[in-house]
Amino acid sequence: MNKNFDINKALSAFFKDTPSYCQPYGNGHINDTFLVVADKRYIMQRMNTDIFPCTEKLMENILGVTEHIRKKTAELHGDVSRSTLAVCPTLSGLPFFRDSDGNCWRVYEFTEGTVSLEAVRSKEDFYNCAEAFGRFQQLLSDYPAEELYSVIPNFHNTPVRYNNLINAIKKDTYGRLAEVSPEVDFVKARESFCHTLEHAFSEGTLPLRVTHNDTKLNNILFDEKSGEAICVIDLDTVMPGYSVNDFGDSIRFGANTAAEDETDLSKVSLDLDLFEAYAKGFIKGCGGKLTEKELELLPVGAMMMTLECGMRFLTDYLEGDVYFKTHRQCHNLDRARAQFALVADMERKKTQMDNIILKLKTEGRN
Ligand code: ADP
Ligand code: GN1
Ligand code: MG
Repeated sequence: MNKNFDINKALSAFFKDTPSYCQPYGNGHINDTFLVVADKRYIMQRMNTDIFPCTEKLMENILGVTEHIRKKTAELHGDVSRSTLAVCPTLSGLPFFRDSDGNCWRVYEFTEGTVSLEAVRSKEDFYNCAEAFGRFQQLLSDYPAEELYSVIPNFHNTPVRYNNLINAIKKDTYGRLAEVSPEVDFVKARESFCHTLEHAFSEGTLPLRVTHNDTKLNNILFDEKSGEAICVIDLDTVMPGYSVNDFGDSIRFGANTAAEDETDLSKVSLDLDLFEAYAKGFIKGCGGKLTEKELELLPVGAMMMTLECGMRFLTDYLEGDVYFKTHRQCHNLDRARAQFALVADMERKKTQMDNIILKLKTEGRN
């Protein structure tokens, strides 16, 4: 992304009077996020146009989805004001601002009285987060999927991600391959597993739904008093996808006993209690809409998203750290190693994950 930007130019496109405060905010890996204080608080983002080149289409998706969620929430008598992101237009009424250097900016209302979390504080938090992501999927179950522009084609197509890694390995542009051969072997030994969900889809047993596709814990806002998960944010990747991947990406990030970039791999493992809490909340949030096959594949979704994310981090490491923001040397490699350690632990605990899902299914029937 263009390194040069003039934030004052962007501010003056959205605010008549110069805001009193504007500083970097949050821990996202993709966009540049700022907290702005003007008449009230706002979130301003410099969107990552390398990753999302079709800014108009991206913002159309977000406007469509947020409008739909607000409407459905009102029908269900929920709190519409904090139910979803609220896009603030530019002074000339546009959903985003493109500056003369090609940077694209958008502003959201700051969702007051909320916090986002970088790690799970309690089982209840994680249960609430699951219910919110499940509910999100349910609210969008009647959204016209054909109206959604595919902002990143094949975003969670794991075989495609596998091939991208193989191409990066072949090129080895930065001469980093020699130090990652155990990781490359780890992925290659799981090539056939990568096809599991695509195979189920092509057989017609796994439905395509409107999904969030980036269900990390810090993409949920919790009410700071009640702890309730009230707003699903980071809607850039809302596209047709598999429910089990939305489930899986949350498990990858939130049910890991260590951070996503932990370097002491002995700390990395799957917390089965958190897995169970999330599964319970997600199934409830989806409102009984998940099919038998989807329920059965939830543990596979967890393994798939963790393996895929590890492959994406490793690919980015080999390609010179051009996609994910990094904050130290070898950051993407550390992240990839932590993901693979988590996959290995999930494989050891696969039967236990399956049994938890079976138990929840039986409880749900009684
Ligand atoms: P990225 O795509 O880079 O992850 P996000 O849209 O997730 O960017 O925003 C980064 C962080 O900013 C979030 O994790 C959250 O802490 C905060 N944030 C984003 N939108 C809002 C909002 N409307 N209200 C309050 N905090 C927000
Ligand atoms: C990115 O934007 P953020 O930080 O919520 C990425 C996800 C990865 C995640 C890994 C658009 O999510 O796909 O799972 O990093 N988002 C995009 O932490 O690529
Ligand atoms: Mg985010």
